[in-house]
Amino acid sequence: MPNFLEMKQAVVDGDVDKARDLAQAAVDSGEDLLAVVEQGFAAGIRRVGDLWEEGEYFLPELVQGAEAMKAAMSLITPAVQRGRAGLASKGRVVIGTVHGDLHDIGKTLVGTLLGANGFEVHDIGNDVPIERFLAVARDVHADIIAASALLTTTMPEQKAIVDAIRAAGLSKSIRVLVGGSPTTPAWAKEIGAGHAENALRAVHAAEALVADIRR
Ligand code: B12
Repeated sequence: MPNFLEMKQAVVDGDVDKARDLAQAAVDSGEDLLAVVEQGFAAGIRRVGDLWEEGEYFLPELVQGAEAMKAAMSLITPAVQRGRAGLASKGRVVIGTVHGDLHDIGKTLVGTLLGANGFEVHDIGNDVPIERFLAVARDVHADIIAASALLTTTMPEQKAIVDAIRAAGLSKSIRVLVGGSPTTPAWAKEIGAGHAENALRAVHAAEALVADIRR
């Protein structure tokens, strides 16, 4: 049984080495990596978020917590992908955080879960300009562009992606899925995109969008 509390605490403490060691141990011992992420490391970053909102943590602690989370994910994501190798793909997803936005933890989590659930995922990072979303989507013949925004000021980029796909005449073959804490189903509906509020729901939303394209 993995020690979820220790994983959570490593992120809360911003202890990069500890987070990495615990993630490596979980990978080596064949643990259920999705449980490790959700109940361990992601629980830690959510706690960091709460502490920041309560005024207990300041930017350095926030950054350090994010670093610890990312160190763990950098070992877990490839291991999840290896576990899926050779299985049929449910669809191709290009995922990134929109231009002007550096928050990438939630986006990475969504990408990992989509990968674990059978999607071929191309993660193009954070602060991604619209042109790059489109170029990679064309290159890999994506079914879905998944765009994350954590700032109210960067949400308009999600709309701009939907508009750019329409303008390029690609809206029949590519659907957009948006998410991130300030986004809502109403926002997604308004801009003509799919929406999910967390990584697990993103899997169902992606499945529904692909089914819609292939109908
Ligand atoms: C960690 C963090 C940071 C880190 C980011 C590190 C990194 N590499 O990601 C750092 C320190 C860099 C940072 C910087 C800033 N941040 Co910040 N940050 C956070 C914090 C505490 C946690 C975010 C997080 O990782 N949560 C954990 C993940 C797992 O959750 P999530 O991101 O919400 O993702 C889930 C869902 O939203 C969804 N999802 C996410 N993406 C997608 C995409 C798709 C397609 C789908 C379907 C679903 C989906 O699924 C995910 C998993 O369940 C939040 C507070 C909070 N409670 O959210 C503030 C917060 C987002 N930050 C905020 C602000 C203001 C900033 C700064 C402007 C601060 C500053 N003054 O410099 C800068 C902006 C920098 C920039 N240009 O982007 C505000 C945003 C306010 C707003 N609504 O606009 C928040 C809400 C804090 C607050 N209450 O004020 N931040």
